[in-house]
Amino acid sequence: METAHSEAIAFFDTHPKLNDSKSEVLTGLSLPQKRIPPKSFYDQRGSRLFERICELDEYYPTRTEISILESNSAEIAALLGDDAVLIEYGSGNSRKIRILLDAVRGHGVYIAVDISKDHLIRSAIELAKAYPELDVIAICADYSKPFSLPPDAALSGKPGTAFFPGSTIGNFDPADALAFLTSTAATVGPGGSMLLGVDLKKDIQILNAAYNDSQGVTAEFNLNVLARINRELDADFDLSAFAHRAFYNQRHGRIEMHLESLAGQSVKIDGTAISFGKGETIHTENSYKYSIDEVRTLAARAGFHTARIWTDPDNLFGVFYLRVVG
Ligand code: AVI
Repeated sequence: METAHSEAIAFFDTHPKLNDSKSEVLTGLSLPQKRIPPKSFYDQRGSRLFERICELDEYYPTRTEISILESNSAEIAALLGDDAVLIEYGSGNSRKIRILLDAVRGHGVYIAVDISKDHLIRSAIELAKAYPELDVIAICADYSKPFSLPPDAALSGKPGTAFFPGSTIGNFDPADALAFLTSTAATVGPGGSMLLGVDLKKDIQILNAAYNDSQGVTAEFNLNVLARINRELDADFDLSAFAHRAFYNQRHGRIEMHLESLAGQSVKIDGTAISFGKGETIHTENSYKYSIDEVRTLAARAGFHTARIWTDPDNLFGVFYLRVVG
């Protein structure tokens, strides 16, 4: 564990092991159903495209979750209590955590956990400046794998509340979602809790439109992964020879995103040839949608009791307040 302190924040680096992305991509592309892991989306351009997705008319999750948090901030603050210890997984856009911090009047402790070190430190420092009464701790770690809080950041007997908004839980396969929630229950400990944002099951047309927006931003976001592989892994994907496909898979309860090869073709990645048949796809992302009962069941299996659920009037999105059982 490496520790560093700026004036404004405490910083801990667990040095998350970045997988060998070249071998990961090559392995994924040699499977019968070719795949590229969704974490590959988020280079600088991909992160900017994702921010644009969040502003699209068709992409309802971001604005719906924000409106749920805003409308219920007083009740949420009362549940968090005075001097709350908030642990945010993935310190994306700070808009949502600011709603909670405003509601608790900027007091307490905020622990941000993210794999992307520079972005993490930058946003933690910004928050520390905006909320001078808040203790801000940044931890560089891969939260999709179990990790323990560094001793200095340990919750010192205070129950913590994990904050995992954005329905990022939907990008985990069910077994990984269960493992993540189980390890979060262990991190926040007895008396601890979690605020979890989840995209709910709904009319298929609304879902399909959210991932096939009319401006083509989601298509750009999906195709950008090939541009990234070209640049970082010395590959020669022709982006115009692949098309964005996204559809709701009812059996699995998930949106699937794919890149479809528009012709028979061969692509080289660092000298290794990968061939594609016309119509063959690379599976790039799953985005699972849950019913309220499915979230309750998943949470219970992970050791949480669902204490409160807030939704929007159309039941598009749910924010779940989960308490560690026992
Ligand atoms: C980050 N994640 C919750 C988004 C989702 O909706 O699954 C990623 C995304 N993919 C396409 N549009 C948005």
